[in-house]
Amino acid sequence: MAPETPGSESRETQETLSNLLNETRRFAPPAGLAAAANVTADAYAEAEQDRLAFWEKQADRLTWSKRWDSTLEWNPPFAKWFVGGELNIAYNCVDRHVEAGRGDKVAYHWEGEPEGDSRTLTYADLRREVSKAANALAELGVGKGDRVAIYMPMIPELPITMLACARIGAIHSVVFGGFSASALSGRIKDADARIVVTADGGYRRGAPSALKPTVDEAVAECPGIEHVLVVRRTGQEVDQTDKDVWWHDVVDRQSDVHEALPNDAEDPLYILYTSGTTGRPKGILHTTGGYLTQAAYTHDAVFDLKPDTDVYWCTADIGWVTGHSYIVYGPLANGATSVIYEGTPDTPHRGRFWEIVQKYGVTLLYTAPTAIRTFMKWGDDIPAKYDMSSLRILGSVGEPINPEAYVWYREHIGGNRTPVVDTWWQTETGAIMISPLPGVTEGKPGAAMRPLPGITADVVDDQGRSVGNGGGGYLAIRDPWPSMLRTIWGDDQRYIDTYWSRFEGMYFAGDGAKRDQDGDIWLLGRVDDVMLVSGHNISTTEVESALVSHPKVAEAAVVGATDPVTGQAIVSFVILRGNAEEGADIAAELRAHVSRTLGPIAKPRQILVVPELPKTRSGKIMRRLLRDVAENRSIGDVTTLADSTVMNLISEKLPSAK
Ligand code: 6R9
Repeated sequence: MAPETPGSESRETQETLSNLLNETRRFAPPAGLAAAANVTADAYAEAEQDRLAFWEKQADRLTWSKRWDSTLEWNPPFAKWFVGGELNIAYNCVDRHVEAGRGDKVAYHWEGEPEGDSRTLTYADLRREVSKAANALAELGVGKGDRVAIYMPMIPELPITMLACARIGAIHSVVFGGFSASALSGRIKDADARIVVTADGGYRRGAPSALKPTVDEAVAECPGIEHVLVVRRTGQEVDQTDKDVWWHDVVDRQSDVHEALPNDAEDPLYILYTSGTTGRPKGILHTTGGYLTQAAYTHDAVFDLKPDTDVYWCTADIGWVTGHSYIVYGPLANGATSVIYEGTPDTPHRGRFWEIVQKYGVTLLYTAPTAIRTFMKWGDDIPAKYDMSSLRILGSVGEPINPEAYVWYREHIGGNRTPVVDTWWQTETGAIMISPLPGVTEGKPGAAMRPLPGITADVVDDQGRSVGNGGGGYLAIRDPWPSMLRTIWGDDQRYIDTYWSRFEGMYFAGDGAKRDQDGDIWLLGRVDDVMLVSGHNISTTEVESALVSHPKVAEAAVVGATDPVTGQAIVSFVILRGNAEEGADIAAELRAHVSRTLGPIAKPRQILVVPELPKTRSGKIMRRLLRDVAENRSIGDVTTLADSTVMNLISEKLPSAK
């Protein structure tokens, strides 16, 4: 820890986040849920008493071919968990459920975007499909430790391919099906992949959307790629290259028996690239035993999973870490029945999600604040048309959930019965780190609450000291956790610099956070996005939540723009609700509203009404691009935007942002 220096007092006030939002609504866990919950309050004390013993107990959920010799080897910042242990992830996610007599249980209800296009895969089906795919990969020359790039739509062959890789010890690198050829080739080259698995196309907003041409363009730049394995999904015409092989030619004829050999607990499982705000994408590396332990434990604890009766649906794309841990590995390790949906929420109509909830009797739903705000904008009458009484727990991930969005989600989707679990984690953490426990924690709209049992997250000041209740600062993690990233692929130094150099001996998450008077944690957005207004650090999240709490506002994004008087000034971009009139005085009305809610210091200098906001494929607002607009600069790199035309729409609306 850095020594205290004279004058650190004033610096500290600058570096501490202002604590502005005051939220008093509380929701106690339903009594029935609490009485039958998988995890009770005792788990916190148990983990505190002996953290490693706690994680060993969670590792015992899995089937190990060889038990580990030691739980943790920690050479900061390099961790090895369950050292010497051996297991096969595909065996744990698939075969063992079949061997235990649950082969007929549904693993996935897959729902295609075109209505009526659906498929059911039991655990026995999944074992056959994964075995065939594993045999096919082996025939194509893929072996242990080889990298496999996957660029696919949300079809069953995607998790099947991931599990086939895990089965043979190959390392998958899933790239979002929406990324460009150059983003794909950059990732293929960084990981030095030898094969790409893809499809002719997928369905997007009611029409086939091609993938294969992008792969062809990318592979032309990647001499290391030996084969391109192509699933026929849409039947679109595709150009054939000499590297191409069809899935139905190669996989279908394989034996459906494949012996899963044990891997080392620290063998790599996958690489997943995070875009980051600057520089090259980082290839986050996850390994085997610790990753699966924490993915399985958290899925069981946070969703209170009852595998025999629950139907679980995570709406994320599998190309995002949320899909890796909470569509594929966690739920399958736990023997859950899940829904996978291929398409968008508005195809062919805006009730599609709720129709799916009703059709399958979904009990546990996991989605993102960006989706929730969109549903709010579309109106309460849409979910009201469906029977969603099966739902019992609602989850949120990806961004801080605005208190208004939390309350709307609970009321209009959860029928005022269901707890909402706001789960904080990152690609780097591999699994959920901070979250309420649905049978234990009294919910507070907007707060992620407490680190899960076995996790030591803290809010620290600029010097790395705990801030205490009522303080704001940076989110840090004190001790290694089982599903932590092991490094950045091929770049240990960048791993050290990015995560372990900001604070001595602690993991730096890059998020601003505060601790409220009860000691509960609130996440306040990326540190890069924090605004410094007249000497006060103000979080973008709190101002956005204040704006979203106004009845005319559907979505908001705020950024700090250089200001001659205040250093930075708050500039807000808002999308109005469908029925709201823009009117001349909307800006004045919203500025007054923020001032009343958070105080005059947080009053935006400017409010700009826009039709859309720039977002990544996982729904995160790209404030960096909005800062370019607010400061009248030319707009930076837009390659990770879900829709690259959005910035034009915004710029067109604004003759000048001044
Ligand atoms: C899982 C995932 C990580 C960043 C993270 C933070 C933000 C995610 C959040 C949240 C507040 C939550 N984030 N969940 N912020 N509350 N419940 O999103 O991974 O795509 O790597 O993003 O997302 O800023 O640092 P990833």
